[in-house]
Amino acid sequence: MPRYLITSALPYANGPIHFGHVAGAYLPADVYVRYLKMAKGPENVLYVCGTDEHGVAITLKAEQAGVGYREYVDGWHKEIRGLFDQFGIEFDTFSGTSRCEYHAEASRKFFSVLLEREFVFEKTERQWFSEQSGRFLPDRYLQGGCPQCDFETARGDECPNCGSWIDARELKNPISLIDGSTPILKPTKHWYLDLPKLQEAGLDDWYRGNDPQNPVHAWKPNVDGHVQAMLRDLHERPITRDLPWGVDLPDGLEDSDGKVLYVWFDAPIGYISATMEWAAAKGEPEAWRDWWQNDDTHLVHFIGKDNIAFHVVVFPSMLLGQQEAWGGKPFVLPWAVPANEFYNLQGRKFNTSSGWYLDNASFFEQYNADAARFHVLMSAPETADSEFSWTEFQVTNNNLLADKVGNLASRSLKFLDKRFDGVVPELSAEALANEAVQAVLNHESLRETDRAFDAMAGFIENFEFRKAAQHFIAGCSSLNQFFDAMEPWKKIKGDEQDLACCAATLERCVAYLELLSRRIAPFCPTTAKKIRAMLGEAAAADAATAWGAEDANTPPLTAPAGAKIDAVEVLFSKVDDDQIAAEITKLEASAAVSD
Ligand code: B3M
Ligand code: ZN
Repeated sequence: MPRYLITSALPYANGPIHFGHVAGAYLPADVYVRYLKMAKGPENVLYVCGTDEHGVAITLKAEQAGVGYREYVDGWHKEIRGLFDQFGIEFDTFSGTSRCEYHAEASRKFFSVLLEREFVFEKTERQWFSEQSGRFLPDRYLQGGCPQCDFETARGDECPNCGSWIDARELKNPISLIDGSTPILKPTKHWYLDLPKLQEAGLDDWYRGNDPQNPVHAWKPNVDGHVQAMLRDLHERPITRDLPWGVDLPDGLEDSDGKVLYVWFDAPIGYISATMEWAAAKGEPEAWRDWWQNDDTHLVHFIGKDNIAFHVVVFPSMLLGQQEAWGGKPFVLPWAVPANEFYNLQGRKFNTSSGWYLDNASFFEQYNADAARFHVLMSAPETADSEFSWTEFQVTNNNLLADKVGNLASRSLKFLDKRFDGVVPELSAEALANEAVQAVLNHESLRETDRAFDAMAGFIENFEFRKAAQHFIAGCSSLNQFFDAMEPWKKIKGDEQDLACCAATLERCVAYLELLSRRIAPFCPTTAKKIRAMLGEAAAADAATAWGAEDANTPPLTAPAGAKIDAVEVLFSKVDDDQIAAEITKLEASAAVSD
């Protein structure tokens, strides 16, 4: 049985998590993890994340804010954890690269092993230096024109416009972002990761699926296009920086004073060190190896498209370059990297500083968090950039969740409450022998629900969350059609056969609501719990965590006769047009103020 080690990109501890991040790397992962725990058993799934607390993305902002690095990352670490809670994203462990006690040592060991095996070498080269501030200007400390696309405000490490990696010396008209001065080039020694050598040593074989020990899952087209191009022209990459904050280099290296590991070298090791911390906390310090050094592990990285190179080229190279230095066993390499495109807001990029964002606190005060989750997944940027639109959110909330899910639960359970005292009816042998009753139990709409619900697992396992959500809704639509077609409100007034058909209809509704509560659970965990609470005795607690075999509902499930349901609640309140118009006005006004 494979075990699943799932990671989401470590968010930089330098700002809030917003809907754009959540749609890309976190919510799809959370749904995948919740599904896997139900379908494969929670002991076979581990979901790891934490904050990325080093690098220029942090030091530059802390310096601009006039706050010490430690204080700065601690503040954001705490804030980010709280934001994940609002979205209902649950990690098995959430650490941080400067707070995890295993992190620095593990990162240095990675470096030393690569150096020993000659996958890392040193070289002195000229780098940009600010004479005014007396320091080197790595990565984002520099701004200038992109040598590839001419974008004017590219950074010293990569271009936010075309995504290419930049050799800072090629930046056009660079300026120092700390003091606005024009920098000069000055020699300094750094350590470089020999990617071409690692490519020969196994990266190519692994990527192309030629290594029988590491057969990889098919690459998504957006990943493959990017990586194929990179592999045709791979260069060494510097993995150290002149910075006052980060993981120090191992002892004993000449000229290493004032230098730390490059953030993109230490950050992915954060996935491993967080697992070490998790294992130690449960009193089994070696248990991290069962995940990272186990042939049965499927390692899955959920990321945004801007992180593809590091997760499909750099980190796997670092992992395979460790060979058997860690207790005689190699590390697993990624099995799948479901990278998402970007998620925008009403036609523009999310941008907190220019006022173009959704305020999380006010959003979750007014709207249902499960509706937000479901909507973001329905519109997730799986194959192309996509966006959050307020009117589309209203449609998902009102027409799909309230009308199809909430309404089905409330009208069928209220009917059961009123006409059957809230007790699941028993279908006698005589009733079951009746053809009209059999026609209810085998109604085509129920078969349609079966087919739609059965298809969901395959889509989730293939990282097609939009399709899984669409099939869920299709299954609910068929259940509504079933209820309408059976007209129980008429049958209850009819003869004995009609009454038996009515009872059979309600029995089916209860059975299918129980199944529906499990199918919706990965997407809308709170709603799933509410449905089960409404079903009361008719939803056995131990089944709540089981996905069930894909064909668990054919032949049909049965609802426990005689079980009593609980109070019926509203699952999704409608959002009205005025509210949506007000949100759009508010967004436009906040953007106008910042312009
Ligand atoms: N912090 C970049 C980002 O948030 C980076 C991801 C690290 S994953 C190891 O886009
Ligand atoms: Zn560019």
